[in-house]
Formats: sequence, C-alpha cells, structure tokens
Amino acid sequence: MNTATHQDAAPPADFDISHKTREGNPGLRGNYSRMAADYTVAQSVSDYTAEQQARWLRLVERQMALIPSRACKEFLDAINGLTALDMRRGIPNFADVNVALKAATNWTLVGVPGLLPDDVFFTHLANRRFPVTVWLREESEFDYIVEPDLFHDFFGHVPMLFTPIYADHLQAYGEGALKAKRLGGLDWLARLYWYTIEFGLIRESGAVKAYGAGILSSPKELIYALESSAPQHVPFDVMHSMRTPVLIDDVQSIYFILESFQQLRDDTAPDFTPHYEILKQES
Ligand code: HBI
Ligand code: FE
Repeated sequence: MNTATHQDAAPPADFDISHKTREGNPGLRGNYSRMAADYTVAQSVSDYTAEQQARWLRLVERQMALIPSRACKEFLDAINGLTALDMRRGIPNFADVNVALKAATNWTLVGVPGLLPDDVFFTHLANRRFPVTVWLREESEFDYIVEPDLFHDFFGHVPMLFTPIYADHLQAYGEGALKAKRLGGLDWLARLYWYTIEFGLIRESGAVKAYGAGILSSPKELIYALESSAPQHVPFDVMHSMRTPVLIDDVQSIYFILESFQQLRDDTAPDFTPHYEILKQES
C-alpha cells in the first residue's frame, strides 16, 4: 500500500478525550457524584423537566423528518418497528427499552453521567452494555453539540444495537479496544470507531446511506455526508481509516463506505497487532 499520501501517520493526539474525562477535568458536565464504581447512574425519567421533554420532542421530530431517505435499513427498521424505540412518546425509559433490546441482541443500556474514561467505556461494550448519557443538551446547543448527550447517544446509537451483526461487532470492538490499549494501538483503533460507529456510511442497493451515530443524530452532517460533493467518499478500509486523523468539532472531510455489515465484521475480525506495528513504524 502506498502510504506516502498519508501525511499524518504519527500517533494521533486528535482523538484524545482524556482531558474531558472526570480525572482530567473536574469541570466536565454531568453529575459524576452519585455514580457506581462502573460509572453508571440510575436514569430517573420523572426528573426530566417539561422543557427538556419538549426539547427532546423537537430534536426527535427534526431528525425523523430527515432519516427516511438517508438512514440505513437496519436503523429505520428498528426505529419504525419497535414501540420501545418510538421516541415521539417522550424521553425513553432505559428499563423499558432494555426489555426489547435484551430480547433482540442481549445488549443492555446503562445510564452514565457523560464521557467515560476509555477503559470504563470499553469494558461496558465488551460486556454488551451500552453507556447512554442521561443529560439532555441545552437549548443553546440545539443545533450542535461536541460532547455526547442523551439525544446523540440514544437516537444515534441505540437503534443500531438491535441489529445482531452490528451488536456483535460492537462487543468485539470493546474487547479489541482493551487489547489495543495494552498494545499501544488505541489511538488508531479509536479512529476506526470514529469512521464506522460514529461516521460510517453503507451502500444499500446502490445508494449510500448512513449508519454512524454522529451522522444520524446531526441534521447538518446527515445532509452534508450524503449530499455534499465536498467530502471524500472512499471504500471502507481498516488501515486507511486508522491512518486518517479525525475532526472532533466539525463535519468530517472523509467518509468510509461499507458494502455490508458483514464486511465490517470480517474486516475487523483479524488480530490487529501487525497493523499497530506497521502504524508505529510509520510514525
Ligand atoms: N464515553 N460516554 C462515553 N461515550 C463515548 O462515546 C466514549 C466515552 N469514552 C471514551 C470514548 N468514547 C472513546 O475513547 C472511544 O469512542 C474511542
Ligand atoms: Fe457516539
């Protein structure tokens, strides 16, 4: 592979959110004072205010209007076929959703105060627990928010967890990330997550659709990723994604397109130890 075109092969500092975790930043939003050892918190649906419920509905309505022609089939099937995912009924109660989710793929949602340290986040994924932030963005953040909030985590991530092959992949990713951490490869594996789980596109009967949560939960990026000719659209490739720095506070300049979720599963099945060795050599 010609690596000369990849200017930035150095271990990336671009996706280090450690400064945003509780240890690094006591000012991190979200209430970390009442969490359990695994950083989970109880979700108390009755605690959301009428204003928050109304804002949630507006976020849901805006996004629901955009997704029919743009989200992948798996996402639409989940969101349209399951009462537990009818987000127009109000802020979802995780306990109710968990009954349906457990039956579908044996995953469980857990409430969290916000961003988690890497190892805590990955340990949840490796155990088929998906951390969902319990707080909702403020009105001033209606159009754009950098940190994950309840709307991003729930609307963007949860419907995809009902697809078995995707759900299995995400558990394997959690295991792979814990291993990558030991091998010094986490910065690269985090880019793979970014370009798939967060900003991934997939080809479906010839048309390109979104499955990444960062795209599906953002009106601006959903249209930009699929309809603008500005960003690059390239076939999904593990090494290419690992060599590509991410933009955390703007729309992406490149999107990777899967041919199927089976491809995601197959291409990420190998042991990445040799990949990390190559990437270390390049840096
Ligand atoms: N914590 N709550 C939460 N949500 C995330 O998406 C998240 C996190 N901690 C770490 C993290 N993501 C990243 O390290 C991975 O996405 C690579
Ligand atoms: Fe996310």
